[in-house]
Formats: sequence, C-alpha cells, structure tokens
Amino acid sequence: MSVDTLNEVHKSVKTDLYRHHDYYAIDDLLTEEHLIIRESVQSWVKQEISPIIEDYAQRAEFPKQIIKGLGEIGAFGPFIPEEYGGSGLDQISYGIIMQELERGDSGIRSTASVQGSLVMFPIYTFGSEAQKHKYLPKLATGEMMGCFGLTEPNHGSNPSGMETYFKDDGDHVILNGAKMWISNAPFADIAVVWAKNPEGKIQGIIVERGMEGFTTPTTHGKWSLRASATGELVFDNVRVPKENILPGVASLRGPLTCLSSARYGIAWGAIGAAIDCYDSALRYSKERIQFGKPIGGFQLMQKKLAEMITEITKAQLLAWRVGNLKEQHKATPAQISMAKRNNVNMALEIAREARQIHGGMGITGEYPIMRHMMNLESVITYEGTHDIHLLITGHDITGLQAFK
Ligand code: TGC
Ligand code: FAD
Repeated sequence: MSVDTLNEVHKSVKTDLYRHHDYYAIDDLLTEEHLIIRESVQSWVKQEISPIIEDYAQRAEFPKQIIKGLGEIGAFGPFIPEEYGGSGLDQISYGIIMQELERGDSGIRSTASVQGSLVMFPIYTFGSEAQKHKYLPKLATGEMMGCFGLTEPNHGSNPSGMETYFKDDGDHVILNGAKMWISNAPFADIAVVWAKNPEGKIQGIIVERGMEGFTTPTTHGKWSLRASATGELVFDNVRVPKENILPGVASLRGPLTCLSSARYGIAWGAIGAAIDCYDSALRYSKERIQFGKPIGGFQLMQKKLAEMITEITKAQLLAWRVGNLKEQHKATPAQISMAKRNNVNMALEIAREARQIHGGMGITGEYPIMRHMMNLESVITYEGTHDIHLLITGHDITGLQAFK
C-alpha cells in the first residue's frame, strides 16, 4: 500500500473529537475575529493534521504537503502587514493560531513559528525595502520556506560566543561556520543566519539554497518533534551578495528580538498541546471502567483533572495578558520569558499526568499524549531552556545577572 493510500485510510478512521475548554470564560475577552480565526484554524487542524500526524511522527517525516494549506490559513507571519503579503493581524490572533496548530502537533507549530517569527519577522524588522518585497510575499504563502540559524555546536544558551563569521569580498561576503539544531533546515529555500561581521558584531544574512558551499544535513534519531524536520547549516566559503545582509541591526539584540516574538507564540502554542492532553484524558476518564465505575469517578483521577484545568486556565490568562501588553508594545522580554517558561512546563506536566490517566493506552499512538509529551521536551529546551528563562526572570527582579 502506498503512503498516500495509507494516509487516506487513516484519514477515514481517525476522528478528532477535541473541543475547546474555557473554564473562566476567557472567550469573553476575545473579539469576534479572534473566535472566527480559532474556529477556522481548529477545523483545518482537524481535517488536515489530526488524521495524518501520528503516521508522520512515527516515520519521523515532515508532511510537506501541508505547507500550502498553512499559507492559505494565514499561519505564516499573520502579524506582517498586508502590503508584504501578511494578514496584518494582531498579536492575540497570532497566539491563537499557534495554539491551534500546536493542539495538532508542536512540530507543525514549529514550522509556522520559524517561518513567521524567525524568518519573516527579522526580514520585516531589520531588512531593506528590497529584501522585504523580494522575500516576504513568497514566505507568506509558503511558496518559499525559511529557517533561522542561531545555535551552533559550541554555543546554544550563549549565542554571543558564536563562531560563524563573514569577511569582506568586494560586493560579496565570504561566510564560514556551522549551525546546529535548525528547524526546517532540510527543506528550507532560505536561511536567516546570524554571524559575526568583520568588526565582530552579530548580523543577519540571508543565505539561499543552491549557493556554493552551503549544505543542510538532516539530523536523525530524534525522539521528539519527529514530524518536524531538523538539520544543520554548514557554510564552507559561501559567497553571499552584500545585498543579502539585513541592514537594520548589528548586535545580539537582532536575533533575541526575533526570539521574543517566537517565544510569545510558544506561550500560546503550549496551551494547545496541554488542552489536547486534558481533553483526551477527560474523555477517557469518563469512558474507561475499572472496579465497576468510570475511572473519572475516583478521587485521585479528579485531583489530576482538576489540577490540569486549573493550570490551563492560569496559562490562558498569562498568554492573553502578555498578548495584550505585546499589542501595546509594552511586553518586556522578561515577561515573555515568564509566559514561555510557565506555559511549556505546565503543558509538559499535564502531558505526563494525562499519560497516567490513559494507563497502558497512553503510550500508544491511538492517543496523542505520548507524542505531545515527547514533543514538549524539545519545546522546553528550544527558544531558551527552562532554566535560562528562570535566570532571565531572576535577572529582571534582582538586577543581578547569574548567567556568567
Ligand atoms: P544580553 O547582554 O542580555 O543582550 C544582548 C542585547 O540583546 C538585548 N536583548 C533582547 N532584545 C530583545 N528580546 C530579548 N529577548 C532580548 N534579550 C536581550 C539586550 O537588551 C542587549 O541589547 P543591546 O542593544 O544592549 O546590545 O545578552 P547575553 O549574551 O548576556 O545573553 C543573555 C541570554 C542568555 C538571556 C540570551 O543569550 C538567551 O536568551 N539565550 C538563549 C538562547 C536561545 O534562546 N536560543 C534559541 C535559538 S532559536 C530556536 O531555538 C528556535 S526553535 C524554533 C522552533 O522550532 O519553534
Ligand atoms: P546548552 O546551552 O549546552 O545547555 C545545556 C544545559 O545547561 C541546559 O539545561 C541549560 O539550561 C544549562 N545551562 C546553560 N547555561 C547555563 C547557565 N548560565 N546557568 C545555568 N544553566 C545553564 N536553534 C536555532 O538557532 N534555530 C532553530 O530552528 C532551532 N530549532 C531547534 C529544534 C529542536 C528540535 C531543538 C532540540 C533545538 C533547536 N534549536 C534551534 C536549538 C535550541 O535553541 C538549543 O538547543 C537551546 O537554546 C539550548 O542550547 P543547547 O542545546 O546547546 O544546550
């Protein structure tokens, strides 16, 4: 049986029974447009992601055919103005889209986060007018895909130590170095790469697939984010035109500003993974009979479920509030760190508890729990680890830096 036929079979038998949970009537804080966006992305995920995602995750393959659909639903850079191909949506809308995509799978949300916050956002914020017109409209539709190269083999949490550099060569620069753990790298058409310029300052440069000396080896053997493609970026004397350098920033502030946008989206995204686990666990607890009654009727099960919805509700409020602050350009990087750290950790703990509620069934692909749980191990590490975000809060409240 071909892979396509197998997908069709799974599409027909797997039904996504998810429904949104809103214990504190947070929907009252949203606009009509927000609710319509949530409804439409949710039904797209039910139709296009839920039926196939388990197979792709099991095979450790990214479902490339969904790229067009992601573009059509406006998942790539929804906050980018319409004149550059975006939808000009607000920050809460962006968060809602990330939440619904991650409800399907963190790897799918990753693809959209990288494209929107880490490729389109830096080109929009730090790029020249020519770069914006050349790349943004194609990135918005998915006709062109991008990746973001910051992390290196020897520099993860501490990107300021990066070794990748470029030197001057007339109207070109020569780029050397390597990036590691790069989402979308194996299939990306362009990479926004952060490298040191001849003055030792960090600048963004757009490297295009096909440039001589540029390769993107795939990273194999992941137990997490298996439906997302991860790879390396290797630069061996790559000649890049100077017009590909992002002119608007020459400091670590450049990539970190992009991370603030992506981390914000993840604060919402993690809620999606958590609610999916809760939704599945709640349903299972009412259906599964042991000792003559539904397991949801036992106090220990109710403790788990009640704590889950409490934590989800707190996370929803945190995401909504930081979204509002962001919309008013008032959200600080440290506030975003707190939301990313809290919400991802919350989702991971809920996934672990949901796994217990499903008993043995919880380890199978019949339920989304184990996939979410394993995905979240990456989410709690990338875009700044759990501990790095704690140190960012520590620095912010004490004024004392504990990184170095
Ligand atoms: P530090 O001296 O604190 O800052 C350097 C400059 O940057 C500014 N800044 C920020 N600006 C905007 N947003 C933020 N979040 C910012 N954080 C800092 C800062 O004001 C300063 O500006 P200026 O103008 O004075 O130069 O830098 P540091 O070297 O001490 O580092 C601080 C630290 C450790 C917090 C930072 O390096 C860090 O966040 N490390 C974690 C690295 C990280 O998150 N890597 C993520 C890689 S990308 C990724 O994981 C994508 S996964 C995508 C997916 O699949 O979804
Ligand atoms: P390290 O920095 O080596 O950290 C190891 C441990 O030490 C962690 O627990 C950390 O918290 C701790 N630690 C480090 N410094 C301190 C300190 N000062 N005090 C206390 N503890 C500390 N990067 C990109 O640039 N682009 C991408 O698209 C991308 N996608 C990714 C996709 C996946 C699936 C994964 C797993 C990673 C991805 N990353 C990407 C990289 C990711 O951002 C890094 O893995 C992350 O920043 C941590 O870096 P590291 O793995 O080198 O860990």
